[in-house]
Amino acid sequence: MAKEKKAGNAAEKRIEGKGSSGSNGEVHAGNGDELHQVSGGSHAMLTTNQGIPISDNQNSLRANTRGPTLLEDFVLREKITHFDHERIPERIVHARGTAVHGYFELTDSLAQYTTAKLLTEVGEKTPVFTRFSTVAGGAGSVDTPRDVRGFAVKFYTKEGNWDLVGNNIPVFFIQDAIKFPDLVHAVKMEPDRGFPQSATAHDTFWDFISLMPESMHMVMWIMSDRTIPRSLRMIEGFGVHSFRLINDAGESTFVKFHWRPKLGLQSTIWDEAVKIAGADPDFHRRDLFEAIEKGNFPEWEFAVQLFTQEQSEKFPFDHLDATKLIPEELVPLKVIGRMVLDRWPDNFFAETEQAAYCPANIVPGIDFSNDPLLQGRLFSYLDTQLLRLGSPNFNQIPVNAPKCPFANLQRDGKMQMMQPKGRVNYEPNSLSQDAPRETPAIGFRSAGVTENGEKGRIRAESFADHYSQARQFYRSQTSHEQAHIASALVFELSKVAHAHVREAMVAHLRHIEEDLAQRVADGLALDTLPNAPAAAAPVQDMAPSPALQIIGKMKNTLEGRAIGILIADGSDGAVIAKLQKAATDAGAKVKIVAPKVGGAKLADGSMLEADGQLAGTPSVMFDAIAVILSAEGATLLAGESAAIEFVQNAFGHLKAIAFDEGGQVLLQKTNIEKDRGVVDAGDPAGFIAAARTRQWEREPSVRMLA
Ligand code: HDE
Repeated sequence: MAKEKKAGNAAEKRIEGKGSSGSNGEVHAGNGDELHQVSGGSHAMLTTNQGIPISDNQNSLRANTRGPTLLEDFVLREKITHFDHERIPERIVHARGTAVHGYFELTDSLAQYTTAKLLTEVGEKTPVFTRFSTVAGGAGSVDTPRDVRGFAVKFYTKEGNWDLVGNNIPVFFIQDAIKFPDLVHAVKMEPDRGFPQSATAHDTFWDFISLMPESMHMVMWIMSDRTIPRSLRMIEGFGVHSFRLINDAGESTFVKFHWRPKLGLQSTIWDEAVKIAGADPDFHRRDLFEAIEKGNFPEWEFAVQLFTQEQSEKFPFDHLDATKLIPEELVPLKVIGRMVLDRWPDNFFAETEQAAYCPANIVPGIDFSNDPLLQGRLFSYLDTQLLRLGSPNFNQIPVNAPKCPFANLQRDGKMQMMQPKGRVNYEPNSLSQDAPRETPAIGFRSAGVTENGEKGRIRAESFADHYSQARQFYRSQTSHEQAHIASALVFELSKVAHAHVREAMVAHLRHIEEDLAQRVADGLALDTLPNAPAAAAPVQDMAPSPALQIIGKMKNTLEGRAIGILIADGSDGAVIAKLQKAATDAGAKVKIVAPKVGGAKLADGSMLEADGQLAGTPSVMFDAIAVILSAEGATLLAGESAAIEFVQNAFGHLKAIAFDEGGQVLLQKTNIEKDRGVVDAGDPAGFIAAARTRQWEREPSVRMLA
């Protein structure tokens, strides 16, 4: 009977075109032999969640060949029910992210300042799980919107988990946690229309910001190219708030935490970021994945700024205010270790999606400061995890569980995975010799800080200066970066329909830098500059801090960068090989782009396989390009807009371009004006030198910046 049914399935199979190997690796008789299932091997037996072997994973149980499906089909019902429950709520912010395992290695001990073992045991490698994210977009949004990047590190230390949940920007929008829901509501999709996704360029965001002078410093950062990074491997990370370190004498020192990428900083051009979003929505995720697959493990230095209460009292700002940073010139960075990310998770959902970061996860020897934003975060994250992961036992999920022993008397709850033994689930008790007890000598202790004053909903006077560091940031930038900030403001405010909001923003800019306000006003076609609002505190002129630039921190290297070589039938293999070698020797990843993915037939008759097909591999994927074509190849591609854009965009995005004689024909077709960054392919060294940087001086010739 069963055999007959299978035979029937085989006949219908041809129409439905589905099948799979059986549990023993053999293909089911009825599944058709056009399928390429792996046979042989030692496949595990496919079973239900109750362990019942499944005989057929292609067909549900029917009353007859073409009859209704039977409710008794527990295999179908279990599978579909589980599927229906596959999603958990996405993170309300930082929903889109990607994470990698790795380790933190201490190179310099902070024993003078802290008892935390991970900061005192030099050479010790502490496992970490690091998640990078965007803030505003949903989990399915793209990787390259203009947005802050989350930089969250879970250290699985010997003394418990420490989560340093930071961003790639050292300051934040608001001074008090109570404003966070308003900020996030304003930036997310507008509630009536459900758009825009993952963008600050809309009315509600700028309306809110224009009424929040404390956001102006952060606004300078988000309008800078920091929010359009080239790669997650090329971003800095910051703990943002001040924390405390506590030593064995119980003395506490303030600390700010910094991550500095080994590859240096690099960002994209705004137009490039927009185009990448279409060409590869997973651009950053893929870049990280490919680097790790190839063994090019991303690495960051870990640095601290240490300062005392007395020092902090002399700062011209309040370090407890998260809209302020401590310039490196005021308190230098001390590098104490490095983080290497070297292992991609096995399963995105189990690890990355279920990872539960929480700034309140802290180890003995580290403590919180009174930053009111941090204080609010200490509550929020645990609450969020309970909603997302659905049970107070989320700490038992492997990615969240400490790697050191842990024990307490918390019990039960949904999804309890542990099976504690014995009668004792309370403390103190006299019935058990081995129930966990507190350890006053090494257990977590808070800094012994005296607090006094009057209770109230009060903002400290020392939080009143909203413009000085915004001015310092703007003045610290190179002229290219200043132009990008002004242009980003023009772009964003041009998407704001309410003229009074645009004007209110320009009015704030007058406190930051009159010239910036004028540039933005011009870009918005505002006839007169609106009056600046009253400032709550006088604006100070702080010394410029070059450490705040990106261009100043870009490394003159091709390490971690990619070069695309456009070829077609008839291209010169020798020229390609020379460029390939020079680029690879310089540390770049080289990809061949051709009209067909199978490759192109070179002048010598050999085939060169392509890494990408032209239409799907635009030049925004690369840091520099080469165009190596035969005369016929060039003529052919001169009629292909993807080829024209390949060159035009590379030029517009300030990239180096190498060309040979055929390539030159295509270049002519694009009407680009050759400059120092457009190099003869016969000079690979010249090309590599140009490819190491962007051609900043070209920019005024390709776009009207504000
Ligand atoms: Fe978060 N933030 N945040 N945040 N945040 C979350 O926790 C929150 C803030 C940051 O990769 C949520 O698990 C409040 C500053 C990162 O999983 C939530 C306030 C900084 C991540 C939450 C802030 C951050 C989050 C949402 C104001 C930089 C992603 C999902 C008081 C220092 C972590 C979740 C990951 C995630 C609350 C402000 C960084 C809702 C209330 C400042 C990197 O709990």
